[in-house]
Amino acid sequence: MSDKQFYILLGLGAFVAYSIAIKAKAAASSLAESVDPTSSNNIFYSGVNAIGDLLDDGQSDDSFSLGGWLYDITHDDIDLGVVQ
Ligand SMILES: [Ca+2]
Repeated sequence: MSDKQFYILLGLGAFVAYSIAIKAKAAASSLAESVDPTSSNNIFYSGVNAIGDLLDDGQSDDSFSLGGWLYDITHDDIDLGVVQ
């Protein structure tokens, strides 16, 4: 192998390693977001939304969100039998 070939391979290897590092970082960031309880993209939140969406009217039409539901139950004047 000539010096030139060696440096080409070295550069190629560095580029591949760099690409893998970028992809790994993006995947880790996406995974972190999917389990972040404060993110609306987390697995739990989107899972609850998908289930609530189907349960509220039987259709998958994004009609339900956990945030909206929490707002409703905490802001509606629902009579819970509690004297206020
Ligand atoms: Ca729905």
